[in-house]
Amino acid sequence: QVHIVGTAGDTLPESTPWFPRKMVDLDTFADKVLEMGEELDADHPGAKDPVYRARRAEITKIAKTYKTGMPIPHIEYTKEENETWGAVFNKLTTMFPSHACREHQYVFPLLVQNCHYGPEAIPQLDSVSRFLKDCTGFTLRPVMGLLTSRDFLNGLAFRVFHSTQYIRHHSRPLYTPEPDVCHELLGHVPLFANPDFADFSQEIGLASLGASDEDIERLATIYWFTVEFGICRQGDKIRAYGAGLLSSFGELEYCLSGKPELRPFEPAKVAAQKYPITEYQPVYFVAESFKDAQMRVREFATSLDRPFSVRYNAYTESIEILDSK
Ligand code: HBI
Ligand code: FE
Repeated sequence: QVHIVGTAGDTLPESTPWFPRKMVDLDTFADKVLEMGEELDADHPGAKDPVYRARRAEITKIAKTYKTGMPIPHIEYTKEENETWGAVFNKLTTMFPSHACREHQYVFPLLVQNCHYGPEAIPQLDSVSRFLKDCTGFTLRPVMGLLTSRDFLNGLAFRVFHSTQYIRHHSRPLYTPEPDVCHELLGHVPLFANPDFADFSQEIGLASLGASDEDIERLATIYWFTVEFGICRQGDKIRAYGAGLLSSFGELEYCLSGKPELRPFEPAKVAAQKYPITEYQPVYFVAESFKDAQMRVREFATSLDRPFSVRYNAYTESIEILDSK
């Protein structure tokens, strides 16, 4: 028997971690970024460049003050920033025809047509967000840097993807130790325009709402091996769909080279897999399709330790609690 708990949330066990119930609740995430967000790590290529740091602060101010429903403010990118983007764009687009999954390849020309994707200038998040909304209902929210896994995954439950708006340091165009606008726009965005991938991503997000810290860790690991470093079978070929791969020239080549170990995508096993964050992955998991992966994650989510389930009401942009007994 299933009944929907009212908005007060008072029947949730007291130990349930806070989670966003309405889209506007995402406004509370803006300030909570991890180390590399506001203050750059010492080994970051831009750490000792005061001009770069000032520029980052200028751009992240938008994310700090952004509120649900606002258009995302445009940024007048500098010539240097656009050139960095152009270097990344030109390098990666040579690889996409042979290495990117068919969903990525299908959407890319639409982004060129609709959102001014090209080597000349960094596309504006607002235009991209409106395009995604038309495709799958996903929207972008500007973010200052890395969010906690919990906050970041919770956003996906609302079909919201938190996106950085700044670009990597110009001294190393093909390297970044953190997400930047190249990673978001070339890696993530094309996939969020695909309905099955959108459903898959939201499924991880829904499972994360009110989850225990241990379960958040498991879901973050699943996110890592799919949305960031996932590969999939397409006919008799293996192709990349993870944004961490699609935005890294070196690893995109490596992951399909036959060198790393490939295993089937089984969420319970994936969730327990350790992974390095600064080197190429020693193991990748192969999804049969986004639909199949979504069903497996849904099944996995029922094994998590949470005494209620949730669903997203797209009309009210809010989470309904299903108290199933
Ligand atoms: N925060 N802004 C931002 N972007 C990400 O891609 C991101 C994040 N926080 C955590 C995270 N990714 C993942 O590595 C998982 O922990 C969910
Ligand atoms: Fe990412």
